[in-house]
Amino acid sequence: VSGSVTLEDRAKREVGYSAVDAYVRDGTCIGLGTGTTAKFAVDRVGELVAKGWSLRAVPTSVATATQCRMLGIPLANFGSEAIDVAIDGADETTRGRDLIKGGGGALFREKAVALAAATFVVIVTDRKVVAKLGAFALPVEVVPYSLPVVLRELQTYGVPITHRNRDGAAYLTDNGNAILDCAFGTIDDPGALDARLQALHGVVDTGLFVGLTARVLVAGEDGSTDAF
Ligand code: A5P
Repeated sequence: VSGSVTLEDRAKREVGYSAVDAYVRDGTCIGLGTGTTAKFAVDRVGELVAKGWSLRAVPTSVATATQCRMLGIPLANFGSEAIDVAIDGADETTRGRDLIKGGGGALFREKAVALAAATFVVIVTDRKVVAKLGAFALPVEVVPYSLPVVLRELQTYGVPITHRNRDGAAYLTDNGNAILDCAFGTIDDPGALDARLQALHGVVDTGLFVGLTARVLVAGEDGSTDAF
């Protein structure tokens, strides 16, 4: 219903705003993530810029770049300057801070920015916290030319694989690539799986983020907060 704010939205806003307030410093270049949680962090950065803070942002998607422009947040190109902190959402996180990302398709640029940032902070609601990764289907970004070959390789894992669609057509990432959503169910060794998948020629990246995250901030729909 338009105009109504759900408890989930309130938790996303809470964690997005507090991440920016805790980690963003005036005068820095920051990385801004993609999705319905990161959107609130971007809103908060817009408020700081409106207050006169001097910030530059590297957006992780065309959608986030558009939001930054609407809010008057100055943009910086990836690689043009050092990124102090990057703030982004996730689809799943363990308490050991391994993640699945890419539900929104922005995984490649999100990982580029996470790797480049001095500090990478993840913001989630409590329903994203899992004991083991893999209930959320793992997005794998693939060069379209190589799709049939990569698909055949991935089928040897024996897990359900969906070629992502949007509005009845093949979904394309901001990089012009396809996404295969691979429902592994349970991923026992995310680092090893990421390395195996990335070794396949034609795979651009996976949504596994292992050992990249400095801190995960969690907000519950009941108003609770957590961090690890
Ligand atoms: C975008 O590609 C994803 O990695 C998002 O960060 C992830 O899907 C989280 O999005 P929500 O905050 O909308 O759940």
